Amino acid sequence: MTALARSVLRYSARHEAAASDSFADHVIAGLGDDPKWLSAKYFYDAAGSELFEQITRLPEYYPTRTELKILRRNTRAISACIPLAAALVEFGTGSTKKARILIDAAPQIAAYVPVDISAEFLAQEADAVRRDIPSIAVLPVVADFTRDFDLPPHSRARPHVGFFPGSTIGNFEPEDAAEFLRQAGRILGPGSTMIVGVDRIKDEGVLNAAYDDAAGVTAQFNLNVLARMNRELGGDFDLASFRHRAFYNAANHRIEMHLESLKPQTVTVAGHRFEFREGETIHTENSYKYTVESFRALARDAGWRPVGCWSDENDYFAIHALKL
Ligand code: AVI
Repeated sequence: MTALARSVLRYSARHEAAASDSFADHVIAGLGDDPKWLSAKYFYDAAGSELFEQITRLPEYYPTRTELKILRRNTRAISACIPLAAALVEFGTGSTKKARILIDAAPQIAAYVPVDISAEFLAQEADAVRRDIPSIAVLPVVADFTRDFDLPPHSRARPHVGFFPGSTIGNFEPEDAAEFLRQAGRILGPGSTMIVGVDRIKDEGVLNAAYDDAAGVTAQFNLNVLARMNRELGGDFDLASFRHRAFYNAANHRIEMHLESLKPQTVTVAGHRFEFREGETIHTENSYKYTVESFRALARDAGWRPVGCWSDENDYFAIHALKL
């Protein structure tokens, strides 16, 4: 399972307000709207999480491998932003792979605080880190990282370093991304540091290929939300009557993913009937891209001071360091 599978990502404040936390209510609100929408958080059931893992290994999907490369190549400089005896607080811990690179590179990290909504997953990951790195205190927190939560008492006296890799911040609407950073600042406290992975604006061909791969894995990932509604909400979506669409919307600096109806049709799900016109879409995800400067401006607006930025030779991805 990925971090997103267990975290509650808001699609936008408007959509959050329109739908409650139940999948059925969400589907009724989203498919009843014009244009139709669904929150990206519903991609991540067991099948969707497995498909996302496959996406991260696709030749076209550069973000995961590029971020790992940037982390590995810049361990010394990134480590220099981390104060002595710090607690590393990871927001929405999926794989601990990236945090382990930081912990290995920065022996001054004294505690690791992974934050995740799934207690069982978190306990397993925390045990594995304790076993592999016995020198640090591992203090897991079961919480939805998009909402307010308390840090564990044992980490409170330490300087805090927030860690939010993967460009998950790109799946927030920009105003929600700023609100997330503001809230992270309140949780981590004055003088804290934040290390954030952010996908950069680049050639549209590269972006479009990353979200519409030749093997069709991203298409399966997108269409899986229809299969999920069939499984969990008694839906009768015919997956062959919809197609995956992903494109870069340059005006809004984001990849949009949609599911397009290939014909006029009526679908029943969650006890409601929804009409689709031919060509009508369900908007399923936004993945915002930032320039180094546009992300810095967003961070500043949220009260953070940019203090470092590392990228790759293609300028595809950036790791930002921010101070409060
Ligand atoms: C999880 N998140 C950062 C991914 C992204 O790139 O926006 C989700 C994704 N959607 C399609 N491919 C990957």
